[in-house]
Amino acid sequence: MALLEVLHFPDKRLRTVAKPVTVFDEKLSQLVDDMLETMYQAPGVGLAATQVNIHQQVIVIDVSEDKNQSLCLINPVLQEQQGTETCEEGCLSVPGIYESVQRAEKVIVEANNPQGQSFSVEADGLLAVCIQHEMEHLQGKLFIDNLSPLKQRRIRSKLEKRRRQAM
Ligand code: K1U
Ligand code: ZN
Repeated sequence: MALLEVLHFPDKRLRTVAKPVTVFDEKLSQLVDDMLETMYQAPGVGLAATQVNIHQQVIVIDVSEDKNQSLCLINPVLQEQQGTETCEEGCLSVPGIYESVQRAEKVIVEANNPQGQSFSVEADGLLAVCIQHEMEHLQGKLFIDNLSPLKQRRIRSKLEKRRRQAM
């Protein structure tokens, strides 16, 4: 297993649209293991392959308290969504920024597991929020893109100021 480097906003590679996985092999299983290790170490509750500069449709998630219920979604497709809710989100690619985003309250997503078998997941609460957040990463989108232009400008200058102070 290996820790992977997580790209940080405003890195343009985060804007890449991921391609579907077509080969379900040992290399893919290794990527999933490395992504899980990276997510747990961060720590985070989710990670999309885009964030580690791999532009394939791969997501790992674990919203359990004991960090023992990992979920891997490959080629996820949103089948149904219901209701709306607003939840505070963070992102390992936008460190230290937490903002409220409106999302669907419940989602049904179909995906493949690392062996290529198809399955369906019905989610609400943090799992539903996390699935939607990670699926946006695969489209080259960040949660801050959902905020007002004013909030986005404030976040950008906050991060720039932080970067200058770190130099
Ligand atoms: O995609 C990512 O960058 C991971 C992100 C997922 C996420 C969190 C909250 C709402 C929506 C999506 C994170 O995991 S940020 C870190 C975080 O929120 C967290 C870290 C440790 C324990 C619990 C939460
Ligand atoms: Zn994120």
